[in-house]
Parts: sequence; C-alpha cells; structure tokens
Amino acid sequence: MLNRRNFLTAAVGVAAATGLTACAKDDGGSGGSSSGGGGDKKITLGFSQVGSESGWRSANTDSIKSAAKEAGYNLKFSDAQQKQENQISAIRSYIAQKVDVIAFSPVVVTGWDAVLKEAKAAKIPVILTDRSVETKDESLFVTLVGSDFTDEGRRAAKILEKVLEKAGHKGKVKIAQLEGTTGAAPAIERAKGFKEVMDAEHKDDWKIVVSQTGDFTRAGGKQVMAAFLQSNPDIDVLFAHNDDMGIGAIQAIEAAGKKPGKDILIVTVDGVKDGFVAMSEGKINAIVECNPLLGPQLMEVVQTVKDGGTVDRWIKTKESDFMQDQAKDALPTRKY
Ligand code: GYE
Repeated sequence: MLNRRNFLTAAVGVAAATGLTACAKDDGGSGGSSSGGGGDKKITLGFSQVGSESGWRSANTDSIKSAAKEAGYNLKFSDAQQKQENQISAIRSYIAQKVDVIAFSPVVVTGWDAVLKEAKAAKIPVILTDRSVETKDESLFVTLVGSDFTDEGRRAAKILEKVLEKAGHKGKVKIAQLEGTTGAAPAIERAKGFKEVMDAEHKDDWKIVVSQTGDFTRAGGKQVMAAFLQSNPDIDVLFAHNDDMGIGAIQAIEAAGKKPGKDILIVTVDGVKDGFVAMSEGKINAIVECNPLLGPQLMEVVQTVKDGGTVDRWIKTKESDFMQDQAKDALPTRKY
C-alpha cells in the first residue's frame, strides 16, 4: 500500500491523479530569485492556529514549528485563542504580507468563505490542517491534512463495547457526553460517528442522557461533569471528545466521591501523555488516538502546492485505539 509520502510523490509526478491542481502563486512576495519549477527561494508560510486549549494542541503547535524550521521555511505563526475573528484577522494579515501559502486549523466549520475568497483573489493557496470547513466552493482550499473525526466517533463506540464487556456491565447504559468546541469539526463529527454506531447497534440499551460542550479544556470538562453528576448521579459511562476534558471530569467524579474508570467508565479521544497516565492509573478505560504530529506532512504538502503540484483532497492521518491494559506499555514511547 502507498503511504502518504509516496502518494504525494506519485501524485506530483502523475498529473492524472484524482486530486486537485493547486493554484500555486506565480511569483513570490518577498524578494528573491526566479524559480523555474519553484523552490529555490525560501517559502513563507502563514499559519493560524486555533489556540492552546489542550495537550493535543500544544503537541500540534510544536510539530508545526519544528517541521517548518526543519524544512527551512519562514513561518509566520499566530494563536487565535479559540476565536474565529482572530483567525480571520490573521489570515487577512497573511494576505496583506503576500505570504506564499496560508495554512490554518479552523476553530469552527462555518463562516470562512469571505476571507478564503480574498486569499483566492490574491492567488495564495490555502491548506487546511486538522479541522475542516463547510463551503459550497471547493476551490477555496487545496486540501485538508488531518484525521477522520467521524471514524474516531465510531471507534469510540466500538471500543466502549469492549470496555463494557470487560467491566461486566450488563443491560442499560447511561452515557454522558462531553462535546468539544461547539461548531468545531471534531465536536460535530465525533458525536455523529458515535451516534451512528449507537443507533445502529445499541438502540435499545445505550442512551446519551446528558451532552454538553466543555470546549476541549480541562476546566470546561471539570465544570460540566460536576453539573452532569448533579442532574444525573447514575451515569454509567462518560464519552469525552478529548483527553483534557476527560481529565477535568475525573477531578469532578472524584470530588463527588466516585471512582473514575470503575463507577463511571471513561472513553476519550486524543491519546496525549496525560491521557495515557490517567489510563495507566485505571481512571480512563480506553482512548481513541488522534495524532497531532501533522507538521512534517503539512510542510511536504506546502512544498508540493508551491511547486504547482497535485495533492489529494484529504490527506488522512493514521491512528490506533488503546485499552487500559496497553497503557503502561505504551506510555514510555508516546511522542506527545
Ligand atoms: O482532539 C482536541 C483539540 O481538532 C483534533 O482539538 C483537534 C482537537 C483535539 O483541542 O484536544
């Protein structure tokens, strides 16, 4: 099977690939030599990050910064603190600075068309990383480098089956769901994938009794879980859309005098080190991995796009799932 690197190489060489031809900028903004086929001038990449809400995000930011350095790009980086308006201003400023390529991880899915049209008019290609956008105009971005969040939701439901079996839980299952940021692709799609399996295979026994956003943060997870426990003290399972909210929820569960991982079974998404620590302590029962180390892949795509090459519309990340009994062995080699 082709791995992603090979696919890209192949796609660049073979114009017949199913991808989309990137609208690479003809000539760069900031000084420099002519580039026959592109590439002898240092690439300037403008990157707008979502924020610093979670361990996943920190690992993602480190990966992007170090990969840009390694690739020898001039990286302009800004942190939007989970605010769409900050991302829009950052993108506008990258357009004004005539960067070669813009990449960003959109905090929410809607509301991007206007600024993306401005980038297109300025002939600056846009690459999405991590999260997707909803738009009718597919020409507004070149590709998405990131995970399949719907599948992560499905995987969470499938691994919950194993967790329930291992715990010897029989009969009805009352589930609390801690959602990610409202309107964000991973929140929408993880909920969707989970529900899909639940409706198809567990309609009579599983029920989501409470579901609310914890904004992907520990503080949010703790606060919302405390409220869940007040309104629904008999919750069997927590499905948290990321480790950080799960870790916050663990504090609320303990404060309520219950045992996380036993009285309330917990499945989370991400697989950051702190999630694995909580899992090795028996407090999280299973984790669906979502890989944040997108930097090297992104830099490769940036180069291809800058050179006018062809890339796939969606470059998916490869991931695994982990049960509690794998946590201790996996922990020392976790990279984030
Ligand atoms: O799961 C969460 C982060 O978009 C995949 O954002 C990312 C999500 C990740 O805040 O921890």
